[in-house]
Amino acid sequence: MSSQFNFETPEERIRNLKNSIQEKLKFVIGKEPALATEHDWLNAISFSVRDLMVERWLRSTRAHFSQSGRRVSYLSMEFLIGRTLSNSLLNLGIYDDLAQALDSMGFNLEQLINEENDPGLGNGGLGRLAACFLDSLATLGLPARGYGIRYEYGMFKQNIVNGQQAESPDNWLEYGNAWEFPRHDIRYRVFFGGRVQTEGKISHWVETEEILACAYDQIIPGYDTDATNTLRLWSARASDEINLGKFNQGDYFAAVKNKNNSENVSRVLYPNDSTSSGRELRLCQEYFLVSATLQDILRSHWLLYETYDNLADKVAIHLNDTHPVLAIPELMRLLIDHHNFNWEDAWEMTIRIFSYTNHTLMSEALETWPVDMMGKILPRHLQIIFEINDYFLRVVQENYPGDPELLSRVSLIDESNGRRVRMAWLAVVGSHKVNGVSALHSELMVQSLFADFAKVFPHHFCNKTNGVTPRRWLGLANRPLSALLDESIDKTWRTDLSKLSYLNEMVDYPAFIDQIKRVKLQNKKELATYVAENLNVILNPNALFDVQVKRIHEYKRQLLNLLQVIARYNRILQAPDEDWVPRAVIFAGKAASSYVNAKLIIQLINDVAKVINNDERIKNKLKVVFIPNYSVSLAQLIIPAADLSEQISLAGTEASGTSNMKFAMNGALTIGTLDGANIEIKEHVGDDNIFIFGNTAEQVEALRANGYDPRKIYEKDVELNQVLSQIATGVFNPEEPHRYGALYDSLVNFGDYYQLLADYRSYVNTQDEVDKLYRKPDLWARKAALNIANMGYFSSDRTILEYAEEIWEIEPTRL
Ligand code: NBG
Repeated sequence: MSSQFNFETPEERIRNLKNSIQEKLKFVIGKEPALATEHDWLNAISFSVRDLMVERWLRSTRAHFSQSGRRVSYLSMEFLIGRTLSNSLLNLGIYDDLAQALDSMGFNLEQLINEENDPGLGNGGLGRLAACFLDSLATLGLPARGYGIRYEYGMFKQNIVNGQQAESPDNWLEYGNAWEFPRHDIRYRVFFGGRVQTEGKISHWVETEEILACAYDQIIPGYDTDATNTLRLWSARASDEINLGKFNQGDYFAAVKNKNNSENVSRVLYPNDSTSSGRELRLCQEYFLVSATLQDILRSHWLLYETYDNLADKVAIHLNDTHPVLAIPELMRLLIDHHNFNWEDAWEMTIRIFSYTNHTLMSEALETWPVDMMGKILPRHLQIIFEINDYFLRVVQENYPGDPELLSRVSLIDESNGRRVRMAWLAVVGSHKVNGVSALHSELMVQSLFADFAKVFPHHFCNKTNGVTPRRWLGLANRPLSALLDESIDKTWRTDLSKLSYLNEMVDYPAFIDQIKRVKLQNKKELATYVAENLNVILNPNALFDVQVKRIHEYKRQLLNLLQVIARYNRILQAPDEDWVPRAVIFAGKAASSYVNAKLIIQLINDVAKVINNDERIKNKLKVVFIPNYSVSLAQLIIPAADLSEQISLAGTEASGTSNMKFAMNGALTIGTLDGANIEIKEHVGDDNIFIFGNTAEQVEALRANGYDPRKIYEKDVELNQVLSQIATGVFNPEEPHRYGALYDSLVNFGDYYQLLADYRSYVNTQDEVDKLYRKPDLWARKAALNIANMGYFSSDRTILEYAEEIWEIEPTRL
């Protein structure tokens, strides 16, 4: 419990909360209780809870700025923070008090919590990681600020219509946002277009267009501490509100058109996960974030020190993937063109300030921008990028003379493919540290993508294995398990997750194992209720809940899972009276709207589900559900209910994964490949408590190099052959039998790029092992408990401490 409330008795606290909510309804919302909607009440409650955070927020912010330590700014195009009310209650320690206060007013807290729109300002793992990091930074009292974009529309809403994904806009701000503070005084001009005019050595960027960036701040409270941080999101405004000339001519619509165009910059999040969209508006968004943020950082630095000479001592800027990498030439531009630094000094400072995380090795995700496009939108930056390139290539040339191939490989400009700026290269050259997100990924990163750079800058590269915040992913998502942990350990696991290891001593007590089983069953019942109410499918809570939730992507291999489901269905049909382990196979996840195969996979899952769920011959031994509109909130419901966590990407493709951590922490066993963080999870939970199958990253490469022929496997494996033929001939969709021809071809005829068939047999055999173990509920629960006990390492607090010490060189603020 934080200091602010220590003086109140619980009764006083509850009474004060009630009074505050009633006041907010009246004076902030302006409504009578009798006329207030649920959203009005939710807003009134949110304002009351927010009030309890403001003082410590102001105090923390003051402390961060008054102590002359280094601070980090975390730049990310995505922050998938999830709902705020429940998280604030947890961090303030007033969850139960508010529940009681509301109860006495005739409301149910859980129900109101679920009314909050879940801000979908991110695609998947990358955005959610940023949110976990903010939580850890605040909880650890580290001086940090998140910077992002306040998209008016977040990730699209996914509906399933006739089995297919249908997208609709996510108007998450429709009822207002009680958590944000609009900063009418913090706005910056962001320039685009124009041309560069040179006078001697001085460059001027002229004839530009401009947009205003307006700040909206959200409090990020730490857990059980007065420390809080800020997430600052930028919203675009037109700088000339309306075109007066046109307005005076009576053409009102033309007059506001310009305004609407410029505000498009923060209108909508690009819904691509692990792929680059390469569109002009996206480039504008990236620059918009970067320009506003750097102006903000420089302004607050100047207010404190009235010099920029010490900038690199005081400022660390972290680039979450390449999306904000324009910050590097932007800082150079500001230092050189506006603050009179010479090129070399500016460059040295820039490198000391920046660090960069790479989140994927897949080539389709690597951002490159056509030189022409960048020259049109950001001519001065393009010029600076060329200068950086010249400087860097000179250094390489001096150190590795006579290797023109090397020079063209490391050049920031790709000359082979039109002319394009390689943003990942720019990030590496302009940062003092570059990290990957799991041990395997970091190793592959220096062996493949950045191999040349690892030679040139051997000390730049490091690993920071991802983590997740135990506050949201255990404390909020799994209240039954949290209560059991409080009882079995004490409450401190929330800030020191290594305490979970105490459970290693308890797994031999049958009473403890019974509790683990009880908690899981309770969570499964809750999910089953949701599925029954929303999808009209009845799941047996005693069935094995087998879950794969994540973005739909071929490399994540949801289709491999589905092949196995169909094979299982065929087996049950052949011997319906055998003693099958009942399974509920649960999928969720969005497909990028332009990703045809991913959308087909969703449709196939739904087609298969319809047939299986309605086939009485299999006597409910198998159910398949696709839960629409996956989100942080749904993850909080689904993950604690899982028995089995599917982490089955092709080895070498999933940089880390983070849901794998959330599942294991919540007592699911993993079935997975030796990919991303799965490998480290295996090391922590022990080989006997995880199901590993399939080829290693090395074997995958070898297979690719030596000529992989999926057709051979297809012809040899009878069971697999049957499954693929069923898909090809439309057994699950007789109304349009060729619907999945493209999926079938991609596997059998077009090379099976993600090697599903190569891993198929090993996967199915491992699934048989899963069934065998599930028949021994005590043994299963013991292994689940061992998973929970040994996941302490995967707290984002551990990750963030490593970043703080080894990359950012920042220390906690004293409050
Ligand atoms: C994703 C990876 C995940 C990883 C998250 C967070 C991108 C570009 N990368 O494996 O695919 O867990 O980043 O690091 O979204």
